[in-house]
Amino acid sequence: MYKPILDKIKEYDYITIYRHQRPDGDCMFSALALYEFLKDNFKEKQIKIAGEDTYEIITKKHKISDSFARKSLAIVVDTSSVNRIDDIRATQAPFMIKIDHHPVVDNYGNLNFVDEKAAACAELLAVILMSEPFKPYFVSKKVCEYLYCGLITDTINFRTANTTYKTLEIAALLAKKGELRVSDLVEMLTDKDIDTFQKISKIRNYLKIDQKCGFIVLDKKDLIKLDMDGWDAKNQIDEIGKIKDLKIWLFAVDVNGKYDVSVRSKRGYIINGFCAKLGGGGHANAAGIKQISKNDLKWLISELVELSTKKPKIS
Ligand SMILES: [Mn+2]
Repeated sequence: MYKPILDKIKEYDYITIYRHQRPDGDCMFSALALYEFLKDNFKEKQIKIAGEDTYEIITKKHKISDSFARKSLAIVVDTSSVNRIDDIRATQAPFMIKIDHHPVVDNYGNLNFVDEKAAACAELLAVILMSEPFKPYFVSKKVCEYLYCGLITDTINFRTANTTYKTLEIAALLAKKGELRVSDLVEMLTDKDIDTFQKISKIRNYLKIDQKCGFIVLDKKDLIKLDMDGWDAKNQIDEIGKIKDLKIWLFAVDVNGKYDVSVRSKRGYIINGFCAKLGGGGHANAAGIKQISKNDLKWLISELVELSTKKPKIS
């Protein structure tokens, strides 16, 4: 599996790295790690990162011409389906490699490297870069740092239910190889400015609890009161996850009259199926949906409340 990936990288003079719309940390750091790795080791090749949307602390993106897109190998990271790629020209590439850890929606790649059990796409990339065929190549401190940051962001510093010994082993290898100061990276990614910290205190007051399900629903007027946009507010969903008695939690924000929703859960409470029914998707314990009606949101909350009363399904 690793050798065919390397062979394709060797074969093309042009490589474009694609990622999903509204990239999260894992997606962005995976793209950056791959970019740095390819730049370091294949100096004669032209490498670019596609995509319009950026992640809050990273704004790196390249202008890509149609002809560049058409002649380059496309490597798509952290993206489950083709319609989520943040630049549809990926589909015009002569060859596509998918590297992802979401439940498979479509196998759009000509080569698909997917492991749903991996805690982060960065974990998979690290596995690839540390594999036998890639051994002769240089993995810089920066690459290790980016991959480690991908791990931290997707696992919320190794807290999520999909964190395994493999995740930690890889984290340890990256920390060793890159001589990383891991606490500095966590601080950089998780510390909040005072303004956001104060706003989070206010957001907490909107929490409602029913059974073992917690939810925050913010309408337009709430967002104006909080002086936050929906995206920034919804990003605080992990705050609710720190409540001991909750099994499932949801954060919904009004965006142009409809709701964008994130759902999270603890081990044994599988929530992505409900999101899929409304056109969304994601992982077993972290999923989301965009632009659903108030009625659909009510349905979703009632299903999640019901699920939260049940015993966890631990496999
Ligand atoms: Mn991810």
